Amino acid sequence: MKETKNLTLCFLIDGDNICLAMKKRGFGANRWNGVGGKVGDKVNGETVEEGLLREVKEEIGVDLKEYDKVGEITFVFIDNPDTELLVHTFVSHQWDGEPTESEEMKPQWFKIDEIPYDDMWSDDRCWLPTVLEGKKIKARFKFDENEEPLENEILEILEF
Ligand code: 8OG
Repeated sequence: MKETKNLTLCFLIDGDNICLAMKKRGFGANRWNGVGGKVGDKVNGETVEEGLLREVKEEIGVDLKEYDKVGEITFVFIDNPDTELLVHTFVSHQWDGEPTESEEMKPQWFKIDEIPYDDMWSDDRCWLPTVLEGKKIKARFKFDENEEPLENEILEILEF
């Protein structure tokens, strides 16, 4: 039986700028990314949106005031074929507080046309530009045992 793990991922957008955060430890360490994490990781029965708000607050100290779901992205790892990661992806234009470093993440603002794709998950350059054009996507990516991409595909561009 395949198990699906739900995760969240959120990008703060301010005009032409995007907030990325350097993951300091654990899965995806030393890459720039949005913020988020596993749903229900610390709270049983947590919804996706509750998990999103909790992780953003924990990782960069910000309270989201508004957010839009822009993607459902599935990740499969060839050395763990029974588990799929389903990443519920959001953008936010309104929040309270300034993004602040935590033990897990170091946030930094980038110009949207200077996103450091070379230092991010390799699939991001396939789908993040589409999301930043304002489109909503469903996508699926497969990685080999070295986290190198085997299959990259956007399945649909859609409305949620
Ligand atoms: O709880 P933890 O920090 O380990 O959660 C992993 C975070 O990384 C979560 O926000 C989802 C996100 N994530 C993946 N895979 C990928 C990916 O390929 N690209 C991006 N941009 N984020 C990813 O789990």
